[in-house]
Amino acid sequence: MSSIVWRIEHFDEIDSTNTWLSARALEGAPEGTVGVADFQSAGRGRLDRRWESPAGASLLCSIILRPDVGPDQLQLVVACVALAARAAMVRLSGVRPSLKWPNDLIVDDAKIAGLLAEIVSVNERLAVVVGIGVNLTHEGPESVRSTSLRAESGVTISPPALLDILLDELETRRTLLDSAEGQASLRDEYQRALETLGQVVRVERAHDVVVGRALSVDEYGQLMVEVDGKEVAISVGDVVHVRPHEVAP
Ligand code: BT5
Repeated sequence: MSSIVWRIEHFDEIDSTNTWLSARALEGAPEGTVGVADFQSAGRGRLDRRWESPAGASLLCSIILRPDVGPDQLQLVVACVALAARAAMVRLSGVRPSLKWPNDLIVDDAKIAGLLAEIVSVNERLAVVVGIGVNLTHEGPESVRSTSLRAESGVTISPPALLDILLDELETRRTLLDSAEGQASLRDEYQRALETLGQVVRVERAHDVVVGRALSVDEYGQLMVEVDGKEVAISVGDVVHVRPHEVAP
């Protein structure tokens, strides 16, 4: 099994590790290049939302991956990093977050981490920058149901300690992306970790709202939702919000 050479660049402060690393990926930076910051002045979520954390209170990092998958399988790449982060949290703190499709790690419905994956290039191989923010001692904005690893476990973990174990866990999963069998086993682990499955979800898409029971994830990482007896595939690009439980319009 080929191993990844991790090249880690640390910043005391940066606008956004995803923004910085996307520029490096465009210049040809290899898989395994990682940017990590103590503080982000313009940390980004999806759809122009913000990711907030005081200095040193979270793991704020981005990773270049160049897997052998198509752009329509981006969500599997997100799953690979989310599962690695989850496994690292279990190893260090005993806290086992669930995954909430498409990009959250949650503990009892409270967000403990979020991921932001961006396709930088589709030439030859896909180049993806996957960013992750994990609340270590910061419990997230008051306006959001959120938590931290320290609040959940009483354990204070430093950002470099979590990054180290996260990359170790990612190394064991990353090669799974390059083969159909590997992708299938990744999808199995993903489905087991996804709290969203079995729940009634309300999905806001660009032009409509879908309410139904989340059944599974397909080979592209799309969420399969049963609506009026039919299965509807929800792709991440369409989604504004997935709200388990909250089904009223
Ligand atoms: C995400 O977006 O959850 C993706 C977050 C990715 C952050 C990492 S940090 C390193 C890398 N560099 C970046 O610039 N970004 C990545 P989304 O699903 O859109 O959720 C964003 C929403 O989460 C915000 O609108 C807030 O409501 C909430 N939020 C912001 N900061 C939070 C925090 N620390 N903990 C919990 N929730 C938070």
